[in-house]
Amino acid sequence: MSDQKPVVLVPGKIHPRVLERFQGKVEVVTAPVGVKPALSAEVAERVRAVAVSGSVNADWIDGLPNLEIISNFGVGYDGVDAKHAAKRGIIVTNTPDVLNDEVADTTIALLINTVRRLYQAESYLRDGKWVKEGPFALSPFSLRGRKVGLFGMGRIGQEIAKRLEPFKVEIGYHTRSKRDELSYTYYASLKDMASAVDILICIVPGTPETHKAINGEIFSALGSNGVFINVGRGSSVDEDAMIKALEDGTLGGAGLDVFYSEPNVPEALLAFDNVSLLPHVASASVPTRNAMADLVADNILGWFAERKVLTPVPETPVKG
Ligand code: NAP
Ligand code: 8YV
Repeated sequence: MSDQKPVVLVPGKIHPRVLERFQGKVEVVTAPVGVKPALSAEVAERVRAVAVSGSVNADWIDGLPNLEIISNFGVGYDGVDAKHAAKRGIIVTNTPDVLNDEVADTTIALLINTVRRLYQAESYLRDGKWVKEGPFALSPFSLRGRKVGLFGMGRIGQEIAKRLEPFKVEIGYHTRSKRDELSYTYYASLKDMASAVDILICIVPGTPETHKAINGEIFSALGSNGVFINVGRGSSVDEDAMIKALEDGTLGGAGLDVFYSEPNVPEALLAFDNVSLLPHVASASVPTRNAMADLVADNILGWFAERKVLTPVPETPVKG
């Protein structure tokens, strides 16, 4: 008798807890990451779900004729062609909300680390320089008297804003739609916000509209006392323009968790001591990643058990 368990394809690597949750419930097939699924026609036909932390483009989707659901590990699903999936009637799910607090906490830490140069201060101590050379240099910047603008005020943006309130900074935001329930200053244009604030935090999704939206013009508007923090997507930033602005002093500093071509970080960024760099770790704690992994598994298992998914993305045709 043939195995009746639904087949789930996992391209590349995924959090091990996703695979643990699948044990005994579905059959897992793995495939190397590539432009198209490297599977036999017989296996491709049996695949009904994809669990992914990475990319699923239109060629992948079209290579799987009986695909029903793509469950993305991460709230940002810019790696998945959700519009193409929707055309084929395929559900796409992501992992919203369970990571809001972790990402917002990390954003505040990255902001303070960048402004007060805490990483450099700790390295100074560890290198024995406190003893040999005396106190560490005063940080040129401070959060005191600062105005902060958030590019993005969704689930995570709102948690960042709430955490900023006790720091006694002025808070504004730019999004396409004003949120009347929020008391923060709304800016209809990103450039106007960048001119009005001196700290810019990016927490928008990576989309064609946000692609390189933060460019030389925005860095000039932010100014030489300006600090740029990115926890959204690297694709929202013109990295060459950012490096130029840091080199010529147009921009005061930057704290970056995400990059245009991860895991590759431009060599030039490593040289700045007014830049703080993290390897995309905003959600990277064991409890938060476990919660994300559970959601990835629950979306697929719920679909097969009850034709219900927990967190479909907006492009997905309503199902279940
Ligand atoms: P969300 O709830 O969907 O919020 C997205 C926000 O961005 C909304 O306020 C939306 O407002 C705004 N936005 C979208 N497109 C825009 C545009 N073209 N111009 C201006 N504003 C725009 O998403 P979320 O859960 O907060 O997550 C946001 C993103 O953070 C994710 O998509 C992901 O890329 C990133 N992220 C990164 C990490 C990390 O590890 N560094 C972790 C989690 C998330 P309007 O629709 O009104 O414009
Ligand atoms: C994850 C993220 O690290 O949720 C997101 O959008 O960027 C992060 O939480 C990433 O998706 C997993 O690789």
